[in-house]
Amino acid sequence: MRHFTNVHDLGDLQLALREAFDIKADKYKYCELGKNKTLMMIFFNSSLRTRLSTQKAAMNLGMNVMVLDVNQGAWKLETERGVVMDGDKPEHLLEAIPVMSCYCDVIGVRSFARFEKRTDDYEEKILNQFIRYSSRPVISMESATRHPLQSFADLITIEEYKKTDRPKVVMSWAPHPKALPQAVPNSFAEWMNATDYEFVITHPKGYELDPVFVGNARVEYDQDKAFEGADFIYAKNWSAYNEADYGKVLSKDMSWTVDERKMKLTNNAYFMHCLPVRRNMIVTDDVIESENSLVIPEAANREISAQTVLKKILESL
Ligand code: AN0
Ligand code: CP
Repeated sequence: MRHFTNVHDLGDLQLALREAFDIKADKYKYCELGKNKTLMMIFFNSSLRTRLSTQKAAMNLGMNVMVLDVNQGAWKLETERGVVMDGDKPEHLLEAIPVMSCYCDVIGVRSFARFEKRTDDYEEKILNQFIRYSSRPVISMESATRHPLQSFADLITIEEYKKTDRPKVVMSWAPHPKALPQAVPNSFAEWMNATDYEFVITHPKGYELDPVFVGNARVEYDQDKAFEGADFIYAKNWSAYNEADYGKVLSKDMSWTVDERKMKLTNNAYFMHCLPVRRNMIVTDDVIESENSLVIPEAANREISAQTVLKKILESL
């Protein structure tokens, strides 16, 4: 594997899952593979899980790790070509990328949607510049449209906890005070569509996702109906995708918060969320603290998804 930006980069998904469980059984089995290889993680946005789990995964493989928070201590970066750089950004991404790649073997990048122009976000302008100008394998640590390390960890978690071969997985929009990207729901949908699970997406009108990601999912506007018989509830907020409202918060409807009444409609479903989560907006205290909450095992599997991806990249260096 050269780059990791979406589900298709992994190749055979069942094989990748077997590799993930092999790693989970013994995290230090491949501790020599990354010797004298350096991972550089570049963050344009904040992170707790991605930063720690990816670093831990790299260390398990014997790699060295460097972390750069672009907005803290590095020069502010211009990203557009053709700009007269007379403002507050002293360095251009087009020099910064090849310079950074001199010092490492693999690059991880986190760069969220900016909500300035939908086409810029959906063309993955920043991530693709890293792929084009770094000459190194690039791992997405959440890009404008996807969060594949998260979705892979989510899939590993569902495989561990599912009680039937073909569970019903429901991704539900839930309220949040600020505009969030569509990357996590897009990506989760992309990965669910790559399985044979029954997959349902529920959200208020106006929150339709890009049809490319919705794929074969059933879209249900009635949240209660969607929850009926569900084996997994995957809650997430996202802002509007449609052109007219792109990046906007259209609703903070608290009747969409995942609570005990709604969980009772399910088939004793597990509750999932990628974290960070705003309690009593997205989900009530009772549900996230319940026995059926998988938020911590899900976060733990971020180490496993990152290690599987790094291993595959190291093997093809
Ligand atoms: C981000 C998002 O929704 O994309 C990161 C989630 C992993 N969430 C926030 O910014 C709160
Ligand atoms: N789930 C996730 O990616 O969390 P962070 O934003 O803390 O990395």
